Amino acid sequence: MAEHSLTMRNTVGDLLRHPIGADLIEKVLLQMGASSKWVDNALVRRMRLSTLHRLTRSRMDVVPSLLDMLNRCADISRAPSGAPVTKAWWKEAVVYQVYPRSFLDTDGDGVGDIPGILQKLDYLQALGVDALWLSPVYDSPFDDNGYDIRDYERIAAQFGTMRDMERLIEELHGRGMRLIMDMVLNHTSDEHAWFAGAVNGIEPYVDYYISAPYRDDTPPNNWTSVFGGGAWKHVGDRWWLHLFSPKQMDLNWKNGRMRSELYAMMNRWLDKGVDGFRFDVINLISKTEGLPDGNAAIGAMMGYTGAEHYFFGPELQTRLREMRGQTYGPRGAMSVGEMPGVGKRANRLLTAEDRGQLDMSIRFEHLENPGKSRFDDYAYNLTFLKRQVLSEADADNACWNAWYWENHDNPRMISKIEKDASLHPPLGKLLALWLLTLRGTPFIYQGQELGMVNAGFASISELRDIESLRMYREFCRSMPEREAWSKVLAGSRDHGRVPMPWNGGINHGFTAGEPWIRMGSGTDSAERQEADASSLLHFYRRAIALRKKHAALVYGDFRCLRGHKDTFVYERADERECFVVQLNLTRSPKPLQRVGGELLLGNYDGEAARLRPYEARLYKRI
Ligand code: TEU
Repeated sequence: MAEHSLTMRNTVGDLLRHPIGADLIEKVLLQMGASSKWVDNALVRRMRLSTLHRLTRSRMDVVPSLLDMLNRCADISRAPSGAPVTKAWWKEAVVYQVYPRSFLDTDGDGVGDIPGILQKLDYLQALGVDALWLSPVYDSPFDDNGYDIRDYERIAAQFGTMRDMERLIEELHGRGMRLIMDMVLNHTSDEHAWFAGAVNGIEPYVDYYISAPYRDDTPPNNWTSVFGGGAWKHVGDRWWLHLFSPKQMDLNWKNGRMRSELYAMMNRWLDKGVDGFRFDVINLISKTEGLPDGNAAIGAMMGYTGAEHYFFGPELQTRLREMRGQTYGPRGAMSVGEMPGVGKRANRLLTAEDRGQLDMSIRFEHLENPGKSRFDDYAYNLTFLKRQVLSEADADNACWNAWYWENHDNPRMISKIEKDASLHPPLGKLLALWLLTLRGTPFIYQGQELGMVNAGFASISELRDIESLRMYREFCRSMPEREAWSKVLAGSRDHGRVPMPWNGGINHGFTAGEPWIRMGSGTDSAERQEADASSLLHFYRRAIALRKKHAALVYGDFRCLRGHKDTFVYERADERECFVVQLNLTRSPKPLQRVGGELLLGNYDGEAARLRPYEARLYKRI
């Protein structure tokens, strides 16, 4: 857009007026652990970009790449909405993510399955969740646990049959619950029939993927894979792009025929009755024309090179609109897009109601403390999470957040925050109460309601995740093995992927066979917690029930009240009711606010003069 075109003659202030520019600056400052006040300074704002370039070039040569990136962004003007919040089932829902592989195995092959999910629907209904998001169950060679789809319209044999899937939809609907399918549309498995066609030069499939002719061993550009190593694979007479594993080939979203095939496939799933989609890395589908090299400094900061050419690509918004219009939009199904790298302002462009793209997004900024990455072994400080929640709180009414603390790509939150196991029970409850009293749809990851902690893996041979294994190899090239192991152990996605502990039996009731990955440690089973009214499981049920009962906890305004910096005190209120949440974000006692009202839920017995370690309270104002 011409009015946003930036040159070296523009100023830092102009950069900050560009939504994506402002997001990126915020991200860089966070990454450097620097205060955002830095850019509030009038002198800095007036500085020409050419001067900024001169000052930073030797250490971090990013300004020209940044300008190019921003000038490629289209459709970035957005008038503030201010419209009242519209109601929707997915705003009122509590979503529960099932990782089918690790949920419940009914046939003894050591891998969870759809009949296992069917067996636990009573459990899920009693918990009070409204919708299940199922990680991929499609036919797959399982290079990346199903995020490498071989056939979008077959169920993997290890998970069951299409009939099981149809039964799951029926049973859920019979209980007034809904099903959200995981759609991986940025890439397919290299074993997908389309890719077989493509490498054999069969039309129309060659153009279904992103490729370039093979001339010599120099790949078409310097992009690297998110999972480590190069992002190009040589097969036949061409190079093929894979932003993730070498078995996950990036689809070419510029090809209209390919897109129509994807949309038709999604419509067949909607015909089966699915109620929504979670779109895997959906913001990566559009890449810069010509696939230019990535900036080395940005690559070093991100851990992989090329991201500025695809995290908010030129055709992203057009494609999202088209997909919505041709698939789930007219049917009223919901959409939540997983969007790594997307910041607050870009998110508004992608999820505002009047822009006709996505309903909600799964973002990443709150997952790690400033300057830290998932592979750093550190204690996560919850005051940062408060900051993130506050920074989202002014999102306008036409954008609806999705909130989550855990998923299948992350270590367990309790372990990230606190090493002392005696503090885990109150901490698990604090995280529950916090998640379930925010404005935005809460996503609970399986096992979170049981307070599952990191798995305590003893060596690399116990890990299964392709990312962990590849990153370990990569780290070992530049550091001693011990150090590489401690990084992988800190960040491994396998912590979240060990099986559910159902009871005190063999393999905690997960499987009668050999589990595909070892069981977790420190396990407090669902059966035991069921029998204990003070357990985390019961606490989740109570918190969910309260959210359902009181519309103010869903749609009500959010207002932060003054309090100690290590506490978080906020109000949720509509015209009928007002609630106050009070959280101690640390392991040491903190001042209690006198808020008045009735205590509806708390994670300690009785009252005390101060907030105890990780104490959490929900009051209803009278
Ligand atoms: O994840 C995308 C993603 O960017 C990350 O969450 C990823 O797990 C990792 O942190 C990158 O360092 C999605 C899926 O959730 C993940 O399981 C898949 O492996 C990935 O896409 C590829 O499909």
